[in-house]
Amino acid sequence: MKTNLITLLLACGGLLASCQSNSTKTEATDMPAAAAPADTAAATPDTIAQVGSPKLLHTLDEAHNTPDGMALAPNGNIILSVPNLANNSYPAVLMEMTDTSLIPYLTTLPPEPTTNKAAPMDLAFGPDGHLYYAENQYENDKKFKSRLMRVRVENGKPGTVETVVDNFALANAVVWKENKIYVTDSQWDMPNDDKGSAVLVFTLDELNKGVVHLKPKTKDPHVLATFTTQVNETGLDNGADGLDYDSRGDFYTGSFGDGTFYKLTMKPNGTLAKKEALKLTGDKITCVDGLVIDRATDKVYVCNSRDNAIQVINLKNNSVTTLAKNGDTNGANGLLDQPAEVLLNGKRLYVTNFDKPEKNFVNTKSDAPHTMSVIDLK
Ligand SMILES: [Ca+2]
Ligand SMILES: [Ca+2]
Ligand SMILES: [Ca+2]
Repeated sequence: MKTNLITLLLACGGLLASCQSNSTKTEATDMPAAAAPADTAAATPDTIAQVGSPKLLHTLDEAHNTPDGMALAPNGNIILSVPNLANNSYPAVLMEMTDTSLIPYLTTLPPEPTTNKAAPMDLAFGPDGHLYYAENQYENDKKFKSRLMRVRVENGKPGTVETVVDNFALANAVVWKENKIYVTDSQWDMPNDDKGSAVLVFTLDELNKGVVHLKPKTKDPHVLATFTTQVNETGLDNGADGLDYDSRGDFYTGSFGDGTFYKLTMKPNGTLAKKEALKLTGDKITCVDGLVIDRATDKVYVCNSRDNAIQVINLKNNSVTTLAKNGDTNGANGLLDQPAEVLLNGKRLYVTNFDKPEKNFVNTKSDAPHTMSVIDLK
């Protein structure tokens, strides 16, 4: 990591600002994806026009092969989860990131006892100052082995890690709103629906009373809403994925498998008033992975993992535009390599590139380098 950073700094004349303006020029003149040099070569000729100009922020080595979730820490740094699902011979870890550094944060995540793996996905700091992360054990075991975990943070340092909820199938995104944590389970199947998914909700008080054991394949009392994936040519039945809420406190999620974007309108007492699939206009969203809502503008930034794109939904008129998009790449130049999660800090949009392809995805190969990109919004 240090080597990569030094290389980056040298290449940029030591100044991140000058690096950004240089790389913008480079990409505009001689880096269209179709003419990429041999080391970024795609398996097939790439005819997808590039939209936008994401910049390379960090490269990671093979021991950190699948960056996923991000959380803004109280000190302004970003905590990054690295579940290593593309090559899980390396243990999953959490890292701490700034624009110029990327160092280990917690490398002793407790493995789930039957899969012997930890699998941190999205994460968020709670109102208690502790860090909560969702697990995706689904790739290791489909029998509801995933958990919601709490990292106890004392004086800014991570300490004990404990289970607060178990028996998820594929816990994925997490978001805190006041004293409640909302979690998507992308594979919350029901007895009559093997393409199910759900948003679940837990209060901090409840999590402090002992481990919550979910009841799989039921409308557990923690289930706020359920969804059914319409399986398409990707063959994926994964449903509700990214999750966030708007300036009015209504929640939004989307389906990884079919790209449907859902609004959960909330009553003032925190119960669900209405669940609807929003009719969107403009660019088509084929897949919803991680998302973040800028509550100052009520714009949703969506990772379209399938199309190597970041798309923007304007909640004022439900129109979709594409902020960045490119063809198959290894990500070396900062181009999107199957974006999984976004975090907005000021006007800077941080993007993790999951780079673990599924059938009929633009990305065809999990390849070095493993990368983080940034897009500076206007
Ligand atoms: Ca399923
Ligand atoms: Ca890559
Ligand atoms: Ca790739």
